[in-house]
Parts: sequence; structure tokens; C-alpha cells
Amino acid sequence: MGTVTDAGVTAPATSQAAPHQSQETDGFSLVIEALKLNGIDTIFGLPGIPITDLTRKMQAAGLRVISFRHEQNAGYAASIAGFMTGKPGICLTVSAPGFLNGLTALANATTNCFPMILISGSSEREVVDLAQGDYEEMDQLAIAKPLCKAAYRVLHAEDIGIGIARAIRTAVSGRPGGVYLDLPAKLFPQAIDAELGRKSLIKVVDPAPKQIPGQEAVQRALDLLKGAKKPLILLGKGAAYAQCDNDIKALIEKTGIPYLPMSMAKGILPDTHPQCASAARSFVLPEADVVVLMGARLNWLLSQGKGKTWGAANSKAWGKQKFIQVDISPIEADSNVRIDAPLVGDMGSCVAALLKGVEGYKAPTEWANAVADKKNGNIAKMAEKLKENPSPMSFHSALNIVRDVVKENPDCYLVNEGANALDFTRSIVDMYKPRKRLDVGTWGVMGIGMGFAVAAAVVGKQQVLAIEGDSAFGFSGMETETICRYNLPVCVVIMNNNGVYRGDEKSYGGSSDPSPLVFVKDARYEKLMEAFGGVGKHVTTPAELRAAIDEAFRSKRPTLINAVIAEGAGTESGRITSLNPTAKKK
Ligand SMILES: Cc1ncc(C[n+]2csc(CCOP(=O)(O)OP(=O)(O)O)c2C)c(N)n1
Ligand SMILES: [Mg+2]
Repeated sequence: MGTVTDAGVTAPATSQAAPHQSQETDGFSLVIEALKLNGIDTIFGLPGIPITDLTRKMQAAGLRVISFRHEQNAGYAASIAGFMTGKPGICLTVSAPGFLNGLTALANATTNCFPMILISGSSEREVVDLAQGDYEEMDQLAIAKPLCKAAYRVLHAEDIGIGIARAIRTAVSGRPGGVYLDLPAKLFPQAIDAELGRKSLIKVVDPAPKQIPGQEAVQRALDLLKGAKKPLILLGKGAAYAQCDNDIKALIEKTGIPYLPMSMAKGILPDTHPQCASAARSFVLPEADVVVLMGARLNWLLSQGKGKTWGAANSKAWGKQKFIQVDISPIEADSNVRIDAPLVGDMGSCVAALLKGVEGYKAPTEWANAVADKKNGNIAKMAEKLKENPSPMSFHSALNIVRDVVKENPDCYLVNEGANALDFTRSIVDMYKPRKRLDVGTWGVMGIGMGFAVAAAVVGKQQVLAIEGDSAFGFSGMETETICRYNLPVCVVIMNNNGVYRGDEKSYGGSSDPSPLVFVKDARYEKLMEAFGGVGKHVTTPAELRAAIDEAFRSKRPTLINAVIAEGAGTESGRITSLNPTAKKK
């Protein structure tokens, strides 16, 4: 085969090629070429039968292969790379157990609408299908299907191009999500004519086509919005994903409408923006008369659009709001309450249409002022709390430092998981740029921490600050080795309160076992990073925390800061205690 030039044109084979031999290629090469042809440059995975050689050949072919210690973390890395870039993140695993380890991340990606492709090697079809006991036997395709947007399998080398094209298109078009691609062991060494192979590859044209909203739908939304006395814009991570930040900002500023960012939408506009209503959430949700949902779903995070949160009489009742819902999916509207003006299309096109038509409308100043008053009052209260300096540290006194660091380093990525460690960080630490806050998302899943941190450093090429509950960190803590191996600029801060939610709980039933919620007291997590050549710090005051983070940011070295927090500082389940069926007994 000739060489593929930068322009993607195949140059004729030179005279160096043996003239009498017909050139062949194989499954390994075709998978790699198909991915490269589609702009995929990074693979997150873990080697083993049957994909060991694939990882080697990928690296040799110039793909960056980031090799993890557990597939779940590789999967989370791939999924968040998808969110950050809008290109599908690729996770590569071995069969059965490796596949299952990656599957949690694939399901999580689908739930969060992150484009991701899980590529797993699999065992011999004929043996698996007759349940004859192959090495790592499992019908992976069937198992993956209900947990992702689509699952595909490629049996013949000449179908690799189609298989990868379908996987890419499915992952990123419409509502993005996870795709499973099953590649049986036998596929990789399959040899076919090189020219035939080359011609079978597809460079996907326009993988996520624009979807222009209907004129009538735009007009309906504008009519409703222009009649609003107390309008509110709610930004979800779908709005962040779309990367149409300037138009969203223009729409908000032009109309003067207060806006509320969901967790991963923080930073589309800076949280310090005068129209940001985050600090007045419990005021604006029940009070608003017209709510524009932009890439935000009315799921549990928004109390399904019902109940007291929305000013309704009881948990099943609807509030008085009317809703405009901007979403890429035509079936999102009416999922929980009536949507008066559904606007279906890609976020960029919908926002542009609204921006054009909203000319002349301005949110009433009484409303804007009422929101600002409420918000400023709450911010002042919070400022008092942040000034406190107890010993041991509270979440507030520690996060006050993190808040300053992010303000001074707005380009850094903030990865965040835990319960109290999550909720307090979200409310205390302002974000200034879009797609910088990466957290537990729709499921509130623990374990995303180190995978997200690795991806943010590798793909985002910026300093990463991971604020981790001590329990949350445990789910992916071994990836500190990965962070050290690739020498990534990741600074992990463990908010160490000795347990799940808090560390001061007594055991039950008189046994010598500790409570199921507490860990070894004063665990020295920082030694984990030191074990692999990184920097470990143990800090007990805000000043020590500040110095340790500053040093990590200056040196860019892998750093783990073990921040000692009072063991009784947290509340059970953080801010979602009401969802915990046993908590009411307390
Ligand atoms: C995969 C998964 N397992 C379990 C949980 C339940 N859970 C929610 S938060 C949490 C840990 C909270 O403790 P920590 O991370 O130390 O945060 P803290 O509240 O102590 O700051 C757990 C286990 C979950 N959300 N996801
Ligand atoms: Mg904890």
C-alpha cells in the first residue's frame, strides 16, 4: 500500500515495495487507520488478550495510549474526554471481566450524554454462542445493548471501516452517548488486500449534523418568553457540551434574564456574573413564571420539575411555571411536567434563533433586582462562614482556599466527587470558564475522580485540581500510579474526614468492627502518591493547604494533599439527605 500523506491522499507505492508480492493489511492496522482517519488521537485502556498487540501497534502508529490500572477509570477518562471535545472518547479493554469493568463507565456516559465508544476484544463466536467454555467467554454484545445507545460487532476485516464509522456517528449525533464496539480476537490478524482495506475505510462526514429548530417552535418559545414577568434560564451540561458559549452569553446579557447553571454548566458565564442566580436557587425556582431549560433535563436534580422546590403544594404537584425546553432530543419534553414550548434542535442553532428573535425584550427590573437582593444576602452570609478558621479545618475553611486558587487560575480543571466534599465545593468554588468543572454528573457516581483527572490533563493540557472525598478517592486511588507514570499536572486534594459523609460514627451491635461508614483514622493517603514518585503533603490548616496547592501548580508535579477535616463536619448524604430512606429516623 502507498503512504497516506497529511492531506489524506494516498501516494503511489514506491519502487521499494516488493513488486511481485500483493500487499496485505490486517485487522489491527485497519482499526488503527480507521480511528486515525476520524481524528481520534488518544486511547484510554488496559492491555491483555486479545488487544495487547493492538495497544502496542496503536502507540507505534502515533496514537497516544494511556494505560490504566482498572478499566472503569479508563472508561471514565474516555467519557469525559468526549464531553470536553465533542469527539467520542475511546476506551479499549479485554474480554469479559475487562469489558464489564468498562461497562459501568459506558452506562454512565450514556446517562450523562457523553459521547464514548467502548471497544472490547471478545472470544471465539462459535464457542461463546454454544457456551462451550472459551477463555473469558461472554456474550458481550447482548450485555452491552441495554446500557448504551447502540452495540455493534465486526466479524470481517473489510467491515472495520463501517463498524467504526457507525460507532462514531452513533456516539456523537443527536443526543450523544455511549456505543459498544465488539471486536472478536479472530478479527485482528485477519489479512486482506491492502488496497481493498484502504478503500473500505470511512472518514465520517459531518458526524453530528446541525438540527435546525422549526420556525413555529422558535416563535412559540419567543412569544412565551416575551410575556414573562419573572423569567429564568436554566443551563444544563448539554448547553456546556454544545460549545456555543458566546451566543448563550449574548442571549443572557441581552435579555437581562437571571440564569441558574447546573453543576457542569458552571462557567459558561462566570459564576460571579451579576445575573447568576446560583446563590438564590431556592428563591428563583418557585418564583419564576417562565423557565427556559437549555440542555437541562427535569430529572431528580431538579426535583422532576415538581414539588416544593418549584413552589407546588406537595411533592407530586406542579408549580405555576411555564416551560420552554431547548433540547436535541424530541422525546425529552413532557417527561415530567408539561412543556409549553418545546424547542428541538442542536443547542447552537436553537440559541442563535432565540437570540435573533428576542430583540427588544428585557426581563423586568423588579424581578432582576429581587433576585440580586436575595443572592447578595446569601453571598454575604456565606462570606461570614468562609471567614471562620476552626481547628481541625471545616469544609468551608478548606474550600475557601480552593475558591481563591480557582479564581487566580481560571484555566485549571476542577474534578470533584464525594458527598459533602462535592456539595460544598459546588456551592463555594466559583467557576470562570466553560467545561472546566467535571464531576459526578447525573448519577452522582463515585469513582470518576482519577479517570477524569487523567483525561483533563491529557486532553485539556492544563493543570488539574481534583477535590475528593476520602471515600470517593478510594474508588480510583490506584490511578495515582498512572498520574505519576505519565507525569501529569494533577493535584489531588483529599478532604479527609475519616469516612463516608463523616468519620465520627460509632459501631452498631456491640461488635469490635467499626461502623460501615468509617475508615482507618488519620489515614496517610499522601504516601500513595509518594510511593510512585509524586509529591505527598499532609496539611491541617488553610495556610498549609494554600502553600501545598501553590507548590503543586508551580511545579506541575503529580501531588496528593491530604487535608485533615473535622470528622464530624459533614452531614449524611450531603445535600440529598431527603433521598435517604433511613436518614429520617435520626
Ligand atoms: C459507585 C457509587 N457507590 C456508592 C455511592 C454512595 N455514596 C455517595 S457519596 C459516597 C461517599 C461520600 O464520602 P466521601 O467521599 O468521603 O465524602 P464526604 O461526604 O465525607 O465529604 C458514597 C459511598 C455512590 N454515589 N456511587
Ligand atoms: Mg469523607
